Amino acid sequence: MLLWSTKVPSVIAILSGGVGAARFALGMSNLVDSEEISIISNVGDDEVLHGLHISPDIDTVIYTLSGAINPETGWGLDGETWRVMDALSEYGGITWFRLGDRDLATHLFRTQLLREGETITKITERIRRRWNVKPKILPVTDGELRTILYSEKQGTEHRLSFQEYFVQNAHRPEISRIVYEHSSDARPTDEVLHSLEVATVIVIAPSNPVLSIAPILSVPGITDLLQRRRDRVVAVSPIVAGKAIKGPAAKLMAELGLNPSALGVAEYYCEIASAIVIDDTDSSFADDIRSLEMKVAHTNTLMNSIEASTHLAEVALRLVDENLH
Ligand code: FO1
Repeated sequence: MLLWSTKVPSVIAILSGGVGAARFALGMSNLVDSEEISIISNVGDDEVLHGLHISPDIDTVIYTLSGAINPETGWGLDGETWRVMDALSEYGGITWFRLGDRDLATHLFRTQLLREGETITKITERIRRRWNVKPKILPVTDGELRTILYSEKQGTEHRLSFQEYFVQNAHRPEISRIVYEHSSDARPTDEVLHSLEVATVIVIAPSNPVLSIAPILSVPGITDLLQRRRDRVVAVSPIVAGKAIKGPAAKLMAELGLNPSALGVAEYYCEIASAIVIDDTDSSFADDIRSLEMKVAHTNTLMNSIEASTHLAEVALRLVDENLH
């Protein structure tokens, strides 16, 4: 049930990965004027395959907000056909990363405009408009940024791009370190900096902290800005009862020596966020989280309906509101 009956006059920035962030943003757009929401997108997952530039996190958010997403996978388009992939597999081509026939148009369009010298920010804006999505979708940088994972086998380090790790190897390899390649040369876009400066609330979406949010934080200037605006920043834990809602967040945090729990997520963000929403099942962590000088609220964080996403967004907004008053 909505506690606020009219839209809340807030300006929201959401630091975003893919599926979890997209569902959270959908809930937020029920509460707040959608045009006042900016979604700052991770581009560390981007991959070039078949000569095409693929931006999975951006596309997942756009397809979700437009209602076109495949609800079963959480990525790609609903009702998609796979004729190109089928034909490609007959050649023995690369098919471990499945690109649907209609989804391919997005990657063709993006790649063409990149070749013509257009920025990823401007291209994303054109894709957003085509899908009638109201929140702004802002890639964190127009420069290069790649999440690279290293695993060790018999003393030898193996380098994996994000999608090689996540899809091709089904996030099975044990990871010894992650590098956000090119991050020191990357610059946040003016649009991203502006959205973070004017936001009344900044939400760190329930995305994988080390795979989806950390690449955004690795872009020079972003972490400093969040530290300065810490009283406006609220995180939502993607870890429930020691397990990731989706994907390898808990396993990966443990491999990297981080605490794979809602408390570990709070510890990871406590320098930049003054509040966190955790799941009801993790409420026993509340006191430990408070000792990190963070406010904490617990609720159902599983976003299996639009009502649940909206409720979660509302709890996050209220927590910052209480913080400021
Ligand atoms: N995820 C998969 O598990 N298998 C795929 O074949 C796959 C293809 C794909 C194509 C376009 C796209 O935008 C996303 C796609 N994803 C696929 C999802 C993606 O790998 C990850 O979910 C995100 O990068 C993590 O946020």
